[in-house]
This record gives sequence, C-alpha cells and structure tokens, in this order.
Amino acid sequence: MTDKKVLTIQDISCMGQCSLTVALPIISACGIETIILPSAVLSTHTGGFTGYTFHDLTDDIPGIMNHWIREGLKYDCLYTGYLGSVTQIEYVKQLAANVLNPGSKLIVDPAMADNGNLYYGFDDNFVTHMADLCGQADIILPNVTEASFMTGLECRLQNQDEEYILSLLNALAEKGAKKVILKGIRYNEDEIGVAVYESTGKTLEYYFTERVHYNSHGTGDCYAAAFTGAIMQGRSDLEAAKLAADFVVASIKKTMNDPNHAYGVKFEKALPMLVNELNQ
Ligand code: PXL
Repeated sequence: MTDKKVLTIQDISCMGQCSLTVALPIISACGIETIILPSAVLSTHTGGFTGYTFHDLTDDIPGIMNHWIREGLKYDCLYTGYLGSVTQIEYVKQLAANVLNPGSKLIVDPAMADNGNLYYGFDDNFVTHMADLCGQADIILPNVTEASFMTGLECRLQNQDEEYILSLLNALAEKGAKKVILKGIRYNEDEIGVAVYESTGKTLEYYFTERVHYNSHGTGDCYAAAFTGAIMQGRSDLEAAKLAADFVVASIKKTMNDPNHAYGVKFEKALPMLVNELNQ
C-alpha cells in the first residue's frame, strides 16, 4: 500500500499561526505526508497587524509545477487555503489537472472573508473567481460570510434558520460544489455548528459544539487542515467535520486566557487530542 500524499497551496505568514504554518504540522500530525506550495511569504498575516511584508510567489508556481510534471510526481489530494490573486486561482486549476492521481480530491477552503467582511486586499472579482474554483471542487469549506459573498445571498450572522442555511447550500451546489462543509451556523446563542451537505443526494447533517465567545485568526485554517487530515485517514465527511470542530474548540480553549495571543490559536496544545481521536 502506498501512503496518501496531500499537496497544499497557501501563503506562509511567518508569524501568526495561520495558513501553511498550521496546515503542515496539523496534516503531518494526522500521519499524512504533506507537500507544500507557498503562494506568498508575509512577515505576519494581514489581520490585526500593520506594516507587514508581502512577497508574492505567483510567478514561481508554474516552474514548481512543471518540475513536478517532469519528475512524474503525483499527489492524492490538493487542498487550497488563502490564495493571493486571481492568477493563483487559475494555477490551482492547472495543478489539479496535472499533478493529481486519478480519484484524488480537490478540497477548497475559500479563505477570503469572515464576520461579514472580506479580508484586506480582496475584491468582488476575486470572489467571482473563487466561486468558480469552488464549483470545480469535491469538497468546499466556506464560512457563512464566504458562502453568502460567493452566492450573492444575504450575509446573516445572527437569526439564522434552516431555510436560510439551505438557501446558501443549494446556491453553492448550483454553482457546482459537490460537498459543502458550511461553518459558522448559529441557530441559538450557546452553540456554533457546521453543516455537512452532499449536493447529489441533497443530504444535510449538522454538528454543533459549544460556542466559545472568543474571536481569533487562523481557526478556519486549523479547521480545514484537521478536516483534510481526517479525510485522508479515511474518515467520513461528517466524522472529519466533527473531529475538526472539536479540535478547533480545544485550540481556542487553550488560548483564550492568554491576553497576548489574539493573533492565532495555540493549536499545538490540542494536537495530542486530535491524534488520539484519529487513532481510536
Ligand atoms: O487565516 C486566513 C489567512 C491566511 N493568510 C493570510 C491572512 C489570513 C487572514 O487574515 O491574512 C495572509
């Protein structure tokens, strides 16, 4: 048996516990070989820091891909996180066509918005192209803000009901998304949930955890990495969605009492729990 390999493309924010600095350790801890393709190098992430450096690596991507093609290197999953430009989205499509084994999964986390706002530097054109990439993916992991921006539907962070959530899921499915893991569902004050939606059978399942009232960067990246690791370990979509949710809640709890740590979550402290759960 050959072990599965995941290729992940996203930025390196040197400091800040997001994107590749969380994806690589988390997926590796899940026991999965992880190939990285850095899309940019930043001194920190863009949320809450000012004056960060940003070195775009878009022009390096074709050369890296072509080398892999020449070497005959192929992977079993392409998982995308924060991407810096529309051109990078186009390169992701080329990577999916050229360096994946048959039957591989394309997992897209459209990391570009949260809490009703686009992250710094993104615009409507980027959202349109990201929606197109999501339409080609096997599994997408938007939060409610990203789902509403990609579908043009209302962004409702409070007072959600199943009718609203289904309208987002159906609209994403109409754009082509096969499976949607929708994060940030709030049907009541005390819980936060994920919906696991399969568009062919129109099946909808939920998983709710306690809502820890603490906002931090990088939780979506930790979620997507743990989800991807669990999927590659053969877990079902719902099992992976649950494991990732529990992992993020545990990471937040390890962080929330430290007032100097709002830039990210101490996911390292929750990794043993994730690995234990995966080995059960
Ligand atoms: O966590 C998402 C993310 C990833 N990478 C960079 C970011 C952000 C969120 O702000 O700025 C560079």
